[in-house]
Amino acid sequence: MMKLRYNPMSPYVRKCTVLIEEVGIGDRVERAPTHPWAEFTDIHTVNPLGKVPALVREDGGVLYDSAVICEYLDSLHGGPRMFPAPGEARWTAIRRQTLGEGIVDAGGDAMRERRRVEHERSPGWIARQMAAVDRCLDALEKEAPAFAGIDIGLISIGVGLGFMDFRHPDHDWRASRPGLARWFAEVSERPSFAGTAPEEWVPEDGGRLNTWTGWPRGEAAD
Ligand SMILES: N[C@@H](CCC(=O)N[C@@H](CS)C(=O)NCC(=O)O)C(=O)O
Repeated sequence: MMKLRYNPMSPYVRKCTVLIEEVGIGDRVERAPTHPWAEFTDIHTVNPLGKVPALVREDGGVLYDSAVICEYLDSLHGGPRMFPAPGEARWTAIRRQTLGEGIVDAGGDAMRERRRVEHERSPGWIARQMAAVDRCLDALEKEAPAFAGIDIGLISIGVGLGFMDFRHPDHDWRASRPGLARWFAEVSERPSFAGTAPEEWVPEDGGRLNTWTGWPRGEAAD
């Protein structure tokens, strides 16, 4: 049995769990939670980067990050592939994967910067990251009419939009992007998305949170 080290708030983890549901290999992956920002996490003993997700394979080898884990999991089943075969469709899918992940990277950076104590916080940094998020969203609005079916690119984009609703609920991305909003409403109804919505989570024995950051102690992170 493989083991997925995860926490239920992480959008990067959600890429993997949506893919696991889409390709129907849930019974082959045990889930082991950890909070990467908590004092007592052991995630760095599994993944030297100290991040979730990390996948412990059946032979004990470990894979990270989410893109690598997703591609590995996609090689383990006989159904339709989430990573298209080499060719134009693959370039499109993995480029879209990067756009979706870029929303999470930049939106996550802005979120963490906002949580810093005031004298360490940089409004300019937050504005730069949110401008990158908005450019990605604008690019996706143009592409949305071409979205069809599901693959790693669309999984990543759906997860990125879900992250915006979870961590930036006041950022009204839908107002000027009706096509993307329509597509997101549709994709959110897939069981793989509906069953993996992010939720706040505090580990029972994790000790203090955010011991290595400039954030107030105990505040939620992901
Ligand atoms: N590029 C990585 C990013 C993973 C990542 O940043 N995970 C966060 C949780 S959402 C984490 O574990 N952060 C802990 C840290 O950065 O120290 C991936 O796609 O898996």
